[in-house]
Amino acid sequence: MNTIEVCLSPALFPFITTKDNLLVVVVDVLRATTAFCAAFDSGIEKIIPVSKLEELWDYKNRGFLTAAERDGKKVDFADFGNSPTDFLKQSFKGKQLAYSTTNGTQAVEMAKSYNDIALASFTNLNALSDWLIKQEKNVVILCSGWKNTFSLEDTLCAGALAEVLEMSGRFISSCDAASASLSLWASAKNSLPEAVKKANHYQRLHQLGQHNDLRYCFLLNSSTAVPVWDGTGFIDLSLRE
Ligand code: 3SL
Repeated sequence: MNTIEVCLSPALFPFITTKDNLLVVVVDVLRATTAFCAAFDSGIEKIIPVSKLEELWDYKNRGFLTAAERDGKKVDFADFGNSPTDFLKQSFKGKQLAYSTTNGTQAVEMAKSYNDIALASFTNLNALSDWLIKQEKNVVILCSGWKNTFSLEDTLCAGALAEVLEMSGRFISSCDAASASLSLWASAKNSLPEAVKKANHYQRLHQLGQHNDLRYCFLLNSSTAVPVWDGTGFIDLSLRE
C-alpha cells in the first residue's frame, strides 16, 4: 500500500513527512497546471518551468516560445500568458515552451529537490491517476496556493485526486491535510462550479475577465495529458506510452 500526503502550501513543503519512494504531484488549478495540460493537448513537446523572468528572457533570446504571467496578467515580452483556453486555439506540435508563473512554477521549483514530479489539475485527473497507480510510489500532493497561502481550488483538486487514488485500493491517506482535502472535496464535488466561486483567486481572475478559463479549469477529465518531469522539463507521457 502506498501513502498520500497533502501539502497545503509551498511554505509547508520543507516539513513533509513522507521520506521514501516519493513522487511529488504539483497542483495549480488556477491556472498553471491546467494550462500546462492544455499546452500538451495542443502538441507542445516540452515545457521548461522557469521561476525568474530574467531567465525567461534568456530563453526567449535563444528562440524558445515563452509564456509568463504575474498576478494574473500576461507579462509583456512573453509570447503567451497563462491561459489554458488560449493554448487550445492552435497546434504547437513539436515546439518547446519556457514558462513562468506567480505560484505554479515556484512550487515546481521547490519540488525539483525530488526527481519524480508530475502535474495535476481537474482536467487531467483520470489520466494522471491511471499513471500514478502504476508507479507504486508514495504520493505527496503539493498545492501551489497563492503566495504561500492556502487556496481552496488547489485543495479541492488534491481531495479529488486523493479520492481516485484511494478508490484504486492501492493508496491510503497519511495525514490530516489529506483527510481534510478529501472531506472538502466530498462536500463540494456535486456543486463544484458554485463551490469554487468562493475562492479568492477565482474572484481575482473573474475581475480580470478570464471567464472562459474559469469554466475550463473546472472541467473534469477534459485532458489526456500526463505531464512528468524528465530532469530538464515536463513532457507528456500520454504521447509516449
Ligand atoms: O500563480 C500561478 O502560477 C498562476 O497560475 C496564476 S494565474 O492564474 O495566471 O493568475
